[in-house]
Amino acid sequence: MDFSTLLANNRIWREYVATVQIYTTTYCPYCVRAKALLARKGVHFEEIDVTDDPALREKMVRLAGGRRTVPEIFINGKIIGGFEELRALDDSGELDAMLSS
Ligand SMILES: N[C@@H](CCC(=O)N[C@@H](CS)C(=O)NCC(=O)O)C(=O)O
Repeated sequence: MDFSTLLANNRIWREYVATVQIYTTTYCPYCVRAKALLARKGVHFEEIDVTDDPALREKMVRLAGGRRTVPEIFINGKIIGGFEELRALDDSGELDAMLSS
């Protein structure tokens, strides 16, 4: 395996270029787990705290196609779901591809 392939396959060196937004509340264990997963991968993300902002939460629900729970996670503006969907995408390897585009 050549050096560039080695680097590309190594998560430590991988550069994620996607825009990631995560809607959260302060009292949400799933939000903590989702943020920890992203942070562990070195993903930069924008956190949008809807705790005390019902209008912002309604905007989240609308953007998320009716999903009402937090977190709701968007990659390049596309809803991917909550923590469990994020973890499933990570486990399957699809998340890395989504984050790299
Ligand atoms: N399957 C969802 C579960 C998310 C969930 O249950 N979130 C809780 C907070 S941790 C929630 O939104 N509860 C309703 C509420 O806070 O209004 C996921 O993986 O993200």
